[in-house]
Amino acid sequence: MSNVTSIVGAQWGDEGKGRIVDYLAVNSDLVIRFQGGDNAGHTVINDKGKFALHIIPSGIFNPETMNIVGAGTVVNFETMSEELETLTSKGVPVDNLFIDVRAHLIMPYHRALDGAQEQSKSAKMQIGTTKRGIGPCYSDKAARSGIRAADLLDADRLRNRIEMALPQKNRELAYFGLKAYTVDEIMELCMKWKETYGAKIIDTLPVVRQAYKEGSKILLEGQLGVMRDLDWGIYPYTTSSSPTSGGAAIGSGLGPSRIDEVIGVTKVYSTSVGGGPFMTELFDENAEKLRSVGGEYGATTGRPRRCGWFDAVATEFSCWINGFTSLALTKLDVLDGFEKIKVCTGYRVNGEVINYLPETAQQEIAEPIYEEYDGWMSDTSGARTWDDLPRNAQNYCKRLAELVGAPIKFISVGPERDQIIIM
Ligand code: 2SA
Ligand code: MG
Repeated sequence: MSNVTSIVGAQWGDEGKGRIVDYLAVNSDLVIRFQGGDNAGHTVINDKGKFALHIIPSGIFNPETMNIVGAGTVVNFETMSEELETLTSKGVPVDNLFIDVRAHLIMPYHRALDGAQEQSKSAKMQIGTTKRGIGPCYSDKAARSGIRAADLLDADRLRNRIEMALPQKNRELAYFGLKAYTVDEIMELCMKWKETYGAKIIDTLPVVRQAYKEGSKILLEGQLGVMRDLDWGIYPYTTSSSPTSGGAAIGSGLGPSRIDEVIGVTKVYSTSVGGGPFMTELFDENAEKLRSVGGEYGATTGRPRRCGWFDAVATEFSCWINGFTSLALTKLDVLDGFEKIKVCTGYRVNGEVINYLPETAQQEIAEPIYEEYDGWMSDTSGARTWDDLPRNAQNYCKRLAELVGAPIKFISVGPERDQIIIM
């Protein structure tokens, strides 16, 4: 494997990135979560147990790997504490975790505003956010009124920043009838965070540069997928950061040309959690079956995920935006009991057939056009090589790769670390 590999979501999120990162981290020196916050739900199952990681990088299970919560992230130290407690209670050491000084802090008012902003919208306009305060925190970052991890390390600077930011936040809270915060309250919270996390807040760039120079293996871990990207996703039903390989460069501090490999992680069907268009969404017994067999419930909120067939048009778009060098196909075993499997290869929009992903408004009226395949109706969860797969499963995987336009590198056939086929 090359030195720097970016692992990104090729669909709407929940593709199994955590599972792939956990697998690859065994041989990696550094894992960097490059964007997002504790809205993520990276499910990892290994010899230590089953975990849903929200902000902690999925390389945490390898004590030899340094894990960085990167410059492009937004961090809530309250929920990070809960996550760290779960990990330590199951015997996972966490002293290999560091947070970049540039990461932005999710404050209690961000969470309150996230919930209130969603509630104030009509049902159709709701983004279906995780209410973790992601949008409001990134909004403050863009408005240059955010508080960064570095600010925790300098009490005077911190107080100045809070005094500058809080009046506006309190006006927004008042607009929604929510309680105001005092500077002292926020200062007290920040001082508590500083005491617990101060030693973990570092400038990670020298570490990353040194690791790169030494030829270390570095993984860049994304959360969500391109369809929730702020620029290229289903705006406004997106998250507020860039889950793409471009975002990986920005959020980690490794320029684009330093990234050797971009692995697009994609399920062999589709799911989406939250609002917005989802062209191949199913409402029949197939949706129920995908949901129950695939365990398709939000790893952060527990919400049932919307389920549908594989959308090759959306995933080919994703391949272009991210520049995938290879694919990791996940959850192949979930399709084991389907007699017929469909793949979307185009859309009908206002009577016209198109084979590219249009902008959000057109996605809302796009009807999928499908190819149909015979399933394989046998258990693939024990397959460990390509040859172990039934012919129809091989043909299905090959067709997906052909439609998306990138070679397959991994096929996962179950959640356990070893349930993977390496091509
Ligand atoms: P936010 O909270 O502001 O980032 O929400 C904006 C949109 O992004 C979607 N989103 C997600 N989609 C898939 N998985 C996510 N993580 C959890 C999981 C979600 C959960 O792994 O299952 O538990 O519900 C995630 N986080 C955010 C979200 O639905 C909005 O459409
Ligand atoms: Mg998830």
